[in-house]
Amino acid sequence: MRTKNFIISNAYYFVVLPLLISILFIEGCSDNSTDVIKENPIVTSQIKSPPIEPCYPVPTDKQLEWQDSEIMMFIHFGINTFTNKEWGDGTEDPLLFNPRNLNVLQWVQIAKEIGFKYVILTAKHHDGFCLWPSKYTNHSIKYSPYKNGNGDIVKEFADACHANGIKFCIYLSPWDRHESTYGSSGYDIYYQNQLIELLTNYGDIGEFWFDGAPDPSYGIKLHNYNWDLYWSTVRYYQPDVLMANWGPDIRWVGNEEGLGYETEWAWQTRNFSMQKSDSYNKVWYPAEADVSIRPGWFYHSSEDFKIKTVDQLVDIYLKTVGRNTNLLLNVPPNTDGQFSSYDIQRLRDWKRRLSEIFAKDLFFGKEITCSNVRNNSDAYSAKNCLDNNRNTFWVTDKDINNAVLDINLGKKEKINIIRLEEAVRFGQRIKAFEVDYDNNGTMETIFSGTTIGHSRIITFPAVETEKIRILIKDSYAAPTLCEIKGYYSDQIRVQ
Ligand code: FUL
Repeated sequence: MRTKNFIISNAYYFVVLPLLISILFIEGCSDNSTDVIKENPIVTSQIKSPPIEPCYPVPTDKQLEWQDSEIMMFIHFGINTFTNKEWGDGTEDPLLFNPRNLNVLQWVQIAKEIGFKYVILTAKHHDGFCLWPSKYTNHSIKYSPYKNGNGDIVKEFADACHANGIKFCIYLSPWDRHESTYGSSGYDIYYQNQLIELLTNYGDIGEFWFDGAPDPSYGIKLHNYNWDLYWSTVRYYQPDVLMANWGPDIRWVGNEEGLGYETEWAWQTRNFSMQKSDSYNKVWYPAEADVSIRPGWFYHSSEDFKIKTVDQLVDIYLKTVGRNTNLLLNVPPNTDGQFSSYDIQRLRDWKRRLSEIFAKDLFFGKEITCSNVRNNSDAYSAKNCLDNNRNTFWVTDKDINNAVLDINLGKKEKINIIRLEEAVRFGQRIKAFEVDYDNNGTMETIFSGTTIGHSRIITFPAVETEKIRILIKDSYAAPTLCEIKGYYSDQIRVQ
């Protein structure tokens, strides 16, 4: 028995342990990319084309899900709604906060109807007034007439989101003009305590928005924020939350007009402590463009007739979603606590217009040929670009960084919009592309561009043609495309 035990324990020390150590050693020596693969597992069950080698950095599943959603809603509601201001100074009387017909379900149902999957509520704006009964301040809903001080709008909103399949998201202004500890280290604890309240009492949060305001040009002395503390608190309590704007997962586009860039890389070299970079210091950091449907972020009745027109909203859509950037559109509830009928009508008209513009994909199921297909395999065929399925894609052989794709429509069609989508799950690769059309036997260029990314929508003066050619002129690695769509609409302004 003892001999048997001895053999077993020796076998452990001389065979099993060295084997385990060498496995760990090999793992430890593997390149950075292997680590990233573990962090960003590829969900093969959702992909029809088999996975290909990533071109790092790549998105996490949560970032990809967020990018797929394309449009998100922002809701600015708080004490400013009742003081008719954009920025409160923190001295407001909480008794002013009294939405008599608050209907949070209306906000969420409208968001859902229009197609927003993430909705972000200003739980606390710069005035420090909290829409939940925070234990740490007397500047909150608890001291207001709303439900005699027993209300919790963050809870009502969270419940409505969770019940309706909408991602419940929070904005918590770091700049706090009410809190007396602001400017001292006590404020970091105060802010962290509020984070913990929000992260632990209301269920899963989709996105957490850290506002960077005010801009240094305002000359306002700001607290020296302990970002590492805030971000690690969020990661600790809810590891899946995407931290945005002044956060490591989603990047502010840099303006508040809903304007993305023609050249837009979802990866960047900016590197925060919480980000996982590749060996070149690059991180996946997709852009989000916030803009309000009205001139202000908060509701002002004087702006009821200054709501952006459908044309303006379509233009914003093309310059954000069409430029590899998520659109975060703000719709502010009024003093009753509801979206006004003007905003609702405008949202519905916008949605209808977009559905009309993108009603008929003229390229769907048409004939397509290509200069190169990975292994000549059907799994990566160019046909995958015309099947309205983001999970199938075309890719070239590994050492090929350019390609020509020819689409034959079978008959002449009028076209003025093309939408291209890269299979960004494997990284954003394409650096330069061109679109040509057959003008009675001569190929002519309609558009020359740089990046594509999650989605690129180009508009141009209408052409009538049977053949469209997409040229991928340069790419960091074998180029991929999962969709190429073509439309005609007389309801867009050519950019
Ligand atoms: C800015 C803030 O100052 C505005 O009030 C608004 O909240 C906007 C989304 O961010 O930085």
